[in-house]
Formats: sequence, C-alpha cells, structure tokens
Amino acid sequence: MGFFKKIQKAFGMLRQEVRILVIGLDNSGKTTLINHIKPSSSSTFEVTPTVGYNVEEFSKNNLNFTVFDMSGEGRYRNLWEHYYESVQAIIYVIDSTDSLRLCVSSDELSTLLSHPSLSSRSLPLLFFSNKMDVPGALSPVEVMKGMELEEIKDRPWHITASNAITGAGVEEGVAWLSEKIIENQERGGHK
Ligand SMILES: Nc1nc2c(ncn2[C@@H]2O[C@H](COP(=O)(O)OP(=O)(O)O)[C@@H](O)[C@H]2O)c(=O)[nH]1
Ligand SMILES: [Mg+2]
Repeated sequence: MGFFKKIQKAFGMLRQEVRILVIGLDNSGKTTLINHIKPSSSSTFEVTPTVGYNVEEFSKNNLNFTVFDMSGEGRYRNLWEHYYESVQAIIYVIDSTDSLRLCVSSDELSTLLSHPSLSSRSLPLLFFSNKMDVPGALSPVEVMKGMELEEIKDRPWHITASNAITGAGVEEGVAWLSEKIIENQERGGHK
C-alpha cells in the first residue's frame, strides 16, 4: 500500500475534513517531506509571490496539507495566521543539522503556540528532527532539549527523527499524528 493510502486509511474514520499545517524554518525539509507524503496524482498548488514568503498546498479527498516557511522575521506571519483556526494538527519540521538556528526555531514555535487561535486548543504537534542521515546531526533528544519541548505540557506532542528524502521516520510520525487527531475529534478538540 502506498504511503498516502495508508494515511488515508488512518484518517478513514473521520468524516470531517482534516487540515494539517506543515511549518518550520526555511531549508528544514518541508517541501521534500510533503513531496514524499503526497500521492503523485494529487494537484499541488504552489505560489511564491515574494522572496521570504512561500506557501504550498495539496489536498486529496478530505485530507489537506498546507506548508509554510517561517521567515524568522515575522513579516509574513499575518498571511498564514488565518489558517490556524481551521487546522487539526501541526507538523513542525526542524533541520537537525542546523544547531545555530535551533533557538530561532524554538522562538517561532513559542510564538506559534501562543497565538489565540491555537493556545486554547489541544492540537497535536508532531516534530520531525529532520536530516537524520547527515553525519553530525543532532539526535531527537538533543533537538527536544534545544527546542525546550518538555515545556509543552498542555497538548500532545511527539518527536521523531526523519529523512525527508527517503521517507524514513515519516510514516511512524504520521501514524502517531493520525491517532491523536482521531482522539481529539472524539473529545471535541478542546482542552
Ligand atoms: N540529507 C538530507 N537532506 C534533506 C533532507 N530533507 C531535506 N533535505 C535537503 O534540504 C534542502 C532543503 O529542503 P526543502 O524541502 O526545500 O526545505 P524547506 O525550505 O523547508 O521546504 C534541500 O536541498 C533538500 O534536498 C533530509 O532528510 N536529509
Ligand atoms: Mg519549501
């Protein structure tokens, strides 16, 4: 079974549309990851209206993925904030070889989670500690510490190492996420 089919099967219990936001700093591996997840037949929509702002989207049946680059400057933040209300889960991609920008990524995460549309909802958060194949990459535990993920106590989160090029780790992460989305919808999605 193809990966996308498996995702759809995992989400098959849901009648509602599922929107997943894929976010993280530029160069973390989001586009590569999403290209790995999406079925080859799906229509993809990509716009790059201006340098520093990039959005990609694909949907098939009732599964929708939206990908944003965080510029680290917040200049374009208002362009994606309106998506927050309609998402059921967030995939946060971290370049585990980029230890220099780990604190930037951590700050962006804090800003994201304190947004009014997200702070009152217990959306599951999946972290990919990506580029695990690169020698010298931080381990998921090191990324977890650097990102201060243990401070997140009010929503389910999970971190897993991934290689977005081969897809290693992606399936495990998405399986965890689909389970949490289903649990959340059964509870009504509130804290
Ligand atoms: N070695 C390795 N390279 C990766 C991995 N994921 C992404 N890349 C590379 O990192 C660069 C940035 O990836 P991209 O998906 O464009 O990042 P985005 O800016 O977050 O969309 C590209 O050259 C990718 O080929 C990975 O898991 N391992
Ligand atoms: Mg990209």
